[in-house]
Amino acid sequence: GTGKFFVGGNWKCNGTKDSISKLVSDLNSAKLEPDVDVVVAPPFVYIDQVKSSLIDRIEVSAQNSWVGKGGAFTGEISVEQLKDLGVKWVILGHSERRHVIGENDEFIGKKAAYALSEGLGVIACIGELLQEREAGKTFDVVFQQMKAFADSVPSWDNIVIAYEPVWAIGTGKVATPQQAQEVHVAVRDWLKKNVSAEVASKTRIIYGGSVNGSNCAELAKQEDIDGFLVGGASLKGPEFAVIVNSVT
Ligand code: G2H
Repeated sequence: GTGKFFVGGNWKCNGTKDSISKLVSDLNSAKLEPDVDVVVAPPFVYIDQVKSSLIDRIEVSAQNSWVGKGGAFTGEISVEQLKDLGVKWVILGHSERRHVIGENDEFIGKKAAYALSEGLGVIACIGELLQEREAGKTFDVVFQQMKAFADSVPSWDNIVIAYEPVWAIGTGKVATPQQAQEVHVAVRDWLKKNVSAEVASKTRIIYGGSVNGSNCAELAKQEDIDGFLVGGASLKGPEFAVIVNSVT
């Protein structure tokens, strides 16, 4: 692995004040390995509740942010507002935003550039659809998504890349450790050729897609898997702690 392991919990559009209060209290009492960066991404409306109750050891991420300075953009949330709440990270380019909401590479790249320029860390998601994998286009797709980030971002210092094959998301069908490793090493190689050897060796590439307490250990052993982005299993505090602690 590269640098410190990084585990993010992406709560997606789940939870209530009560369920989130329980999850925060489970996370606050969980024993977490000290040498892992741990981040959780609640829905926007619960960020303030989480920030005021969660221990500082766990940082808070948003699941999206507006592409520029706030203003007359009905329904959007600005980077400035996220910073006002103490948010440190934002997930951008998640496949649900690409494929359900329709965000494209260029828009996502601009969002990343703006968030970074304002000092947020970016969890930059990439990943291929099942039909793209079956057509042998996995590398073409993820390299094109990488290029869109590379074309926009001022620096890679504050970026974590999340490889999430879309066919493995929320399906229970996790990529095998070999399938994940193959893409992770290819993405690192892409960074080496297209950005720099230093960025390639320093940038963490985490895996997402049906990671759980039972499959995390085998994935974590892979050379180029530097952590996880966890959806469903991050809604259970004890299981999320198992995943955090698997990556040492
Ligand atoms: C992939 C992942 C978290 P899940 O989207 O980003 O979700 O673990 O539920 O597949």
